Amino acid sequence: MPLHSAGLEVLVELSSRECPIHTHIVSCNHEVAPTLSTILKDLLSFDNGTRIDVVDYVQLENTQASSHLDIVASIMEAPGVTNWDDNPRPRLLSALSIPSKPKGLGACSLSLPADMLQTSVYPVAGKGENARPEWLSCLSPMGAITAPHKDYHGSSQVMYHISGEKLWMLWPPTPNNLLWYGKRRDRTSTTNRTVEAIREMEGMTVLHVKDPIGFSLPPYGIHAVITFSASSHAGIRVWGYDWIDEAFPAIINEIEWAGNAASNRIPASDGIEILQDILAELKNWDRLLKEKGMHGRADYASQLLAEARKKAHAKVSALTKQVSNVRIGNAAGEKY
Ligand SMILES: O=C(O)CCC(=O)C(=O)O
Ligand SMILES: [Fe+2]
Repeated sequence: MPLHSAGLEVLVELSSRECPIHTHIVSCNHEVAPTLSTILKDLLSFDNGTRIDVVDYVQLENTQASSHLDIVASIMEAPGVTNWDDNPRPRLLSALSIPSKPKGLGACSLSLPADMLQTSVYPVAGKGENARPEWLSCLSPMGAITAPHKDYHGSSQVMYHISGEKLWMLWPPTPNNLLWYGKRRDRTSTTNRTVEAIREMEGMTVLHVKDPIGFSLPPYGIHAVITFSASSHAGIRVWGYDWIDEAFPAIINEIEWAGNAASNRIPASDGIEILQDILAELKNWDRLLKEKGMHGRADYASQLLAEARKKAHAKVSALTKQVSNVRIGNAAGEKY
């Protein structure tokens, strides 16, 4: 199995070095302990028309085509597959962002620690009395290997491991690590990127999870994951004052990266799209200032937010001009 050898390479690489344990452990409370069946309930309560991000680790592509039952079947079948080159190719499907439903994970009342709640905001599902943290969960089959990546544009995340056995590898968003990531991002690679990340990035920590545990990832925290047995976990985005020193330099870094599309070998239109996503996510910091504005760092956060917004808008205008110049150039070319 190709994934087997890729996983083995990662484990051999890890075994050759010191791997400090990830220390950002977060105590999440719940009224009812979430289980694998809680997450299956969430997955199966959606009709097939609902878009849930699904990745096939054999074909290494995002696939929206599979039904929710295909995911369950793949999770059940994965341990028994002997030939991953068979025709048709077996699939190894993970569901990456399953929204919690009131009768599924919502009923567990999984919450963030009180001190974090005082200084941060997070997405909320439902209204009034039914309002609850909007956790998204993830179901992965045995053998899934998620390459190093970052999620979103500047929120930190709290993860809560629910079931199964996994190894998380985590890298802090240092300038060197962001540079490494920016160079490799969005490019398909035939090399083992997790091994490269272990060798080339700085400050890696690891977390081997088997029992339920909560932990946090900083904004732009880069992470890779190996799943040893069918697993489930939930995650939630968090915007808080404790994270602004890490979040804003990395947001500016990504704005520069997307804004300098040509030198980073991405199409200008993709650069604009990424900048628009960043601008949309910046609104969550407005929410923080509005809902928790009495904090001692509110003015500072507001200043960082204004600077990031200004820079993103300037880059969008510059890239938009580039795109329209190319269009005018092409039109002229067609004419003559
Ligand atoms: O569990 C995995 O394979 C990937 C999980 C992940 O990257 C996430 O939840 O953000
Ligand atoms: Fe992720």
